[in-house]
Amino acid sequence: MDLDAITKYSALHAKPNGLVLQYGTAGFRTKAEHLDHVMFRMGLLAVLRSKQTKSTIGVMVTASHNPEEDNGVKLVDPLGEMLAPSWEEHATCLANAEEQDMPRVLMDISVKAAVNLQQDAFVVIGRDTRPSSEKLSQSVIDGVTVLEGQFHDYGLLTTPQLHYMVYCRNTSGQYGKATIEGYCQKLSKAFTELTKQAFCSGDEYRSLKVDCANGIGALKLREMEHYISQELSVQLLNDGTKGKLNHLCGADFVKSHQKPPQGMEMKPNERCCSFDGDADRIVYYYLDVDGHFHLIDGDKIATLISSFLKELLLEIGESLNIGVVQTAYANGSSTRYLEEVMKVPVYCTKTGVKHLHHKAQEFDIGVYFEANGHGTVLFSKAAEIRIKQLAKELEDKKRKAAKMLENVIDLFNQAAGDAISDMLVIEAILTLKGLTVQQWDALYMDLPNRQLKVKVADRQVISTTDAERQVVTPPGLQEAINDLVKKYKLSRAFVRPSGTEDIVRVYAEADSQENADSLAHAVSLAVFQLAGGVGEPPQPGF
Ligand code: 16G
Ligand code: MG
Repeated sequence: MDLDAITKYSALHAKPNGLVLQYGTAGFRTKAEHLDHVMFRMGLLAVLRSKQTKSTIGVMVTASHNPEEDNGVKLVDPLGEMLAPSWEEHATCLANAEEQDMPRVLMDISVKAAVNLQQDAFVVIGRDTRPSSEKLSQSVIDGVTVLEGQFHDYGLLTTPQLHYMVYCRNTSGQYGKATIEGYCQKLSKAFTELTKQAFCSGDEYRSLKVDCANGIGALKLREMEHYISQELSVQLLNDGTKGKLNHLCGADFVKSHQKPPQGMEMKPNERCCSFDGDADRIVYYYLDVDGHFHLIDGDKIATLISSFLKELLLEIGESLNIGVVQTAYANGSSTRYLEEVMKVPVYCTKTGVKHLHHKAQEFDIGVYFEANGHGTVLFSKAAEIRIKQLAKELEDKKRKAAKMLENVIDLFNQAAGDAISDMLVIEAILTLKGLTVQQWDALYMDLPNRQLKVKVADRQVISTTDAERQVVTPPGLQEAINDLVKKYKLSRAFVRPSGTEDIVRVYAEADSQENADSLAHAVSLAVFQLAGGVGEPPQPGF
């Protein structure tokens, strides 16, 4: 390591004194103007990680659904997974080292992680459409270059596409070609083959309105469009030509406000969906004939997909195990439907894709979705091999089912949850099953629910257990929640410190919207009183 060169170049990306950031569930995320040094340093760290794993590492510059002024960065590990936890700590240490200490901290990491500095390094870089992203990704490249790492800058990509590129490169092209064409070809081929199996593909199933959050999803869906135009016509809205990124639009807006995004003209019963700012989240929705808005969130997506997979497995007569992974935010009705009606085992993990992903890897087929629309289906290597074998061996209807499963494997981006790939799977399933959006929605009725935020002096005073469903500290808070929950029917509530904002999140559900609202408010007050609330106590009404 040329420490002099590092010191010299680092000074061009100097850290503001005293700024402390943490590599959280979604990497580093804050105002774009505070991130230049972090980007440079993540370039350095990516080189070390690449040397250590002897693999290509990804660096994605994005702040997902955050406002346009924010930005962020995360590293992608060799098989397209999120960065290993021990390296998240290294990332935090490196990002927070004061300017003069940085080279030493970098050396410490390379010693601690037993990095062979002689090893070659290769880093791939992607970025979203934020105005700040281009310059920030250049800072990542500066970091990579100073440590003499090789790199390929993909420029504009969705987050899942970068995961895909990393995965392809580290599996010698077996998974697919590490190019945008490769991505589009792989997904569209599987999509086309799968939808061909439908008896009818009546026009009513074939068009979809997509709110692209004024982000990268619009550009990348445009590129995909001509590969799939025979089967599906997509109408892109909020495509970034006018509006601001994530402003009054996108999956996060639609999910949290439970209303359509701006710029979306919806006719009754028309199927619509929204991506988030880096296209790794998707939610569907429609207006009924009375003009009521219906949200179809990640829970209902998981239900649709797992029931389809279960039918195919039944058809081929193979006893591959299937499990659904959710978080505490999953609507109680969805969990009940999956367990009691569909007889699928359901597991709950902490919030954050990596936790769900990890759990889903325990099954032959692991379906995981957060209610907010992050998710995918993972097939174990053994399941994939078995299914491919059956698609050759079996006959007639069974063979057809095995072939469809094979297409589903190819269609899901196995490296990460991906709005484009999820959208294609959902569209294919709706076509194959001849389901309208209302019929899909009618699988079960969501329990009314409410989410609130509470400001406290230090959100870390709240610690939780049981996949965030129970509070451990501060003392008395869980008892208070239990007492409140008892007052309502079909009720449930939990609180957890946010991993991305300086607040505590409150979730409540109950038999009516009024009761869910009232329970959420009562729980917010308990948090405010017992966990050091600041400012005005929470007021009822929303
Ligand atoms: C991040 C996570 C998301 C999670 C959210 C929770 C990834 C890629 N993203 O956006 O999965 O739902 O954080 O935010 O892991 P919160 O901690 O503020 O509630
Ligand atoms: Mg996102």
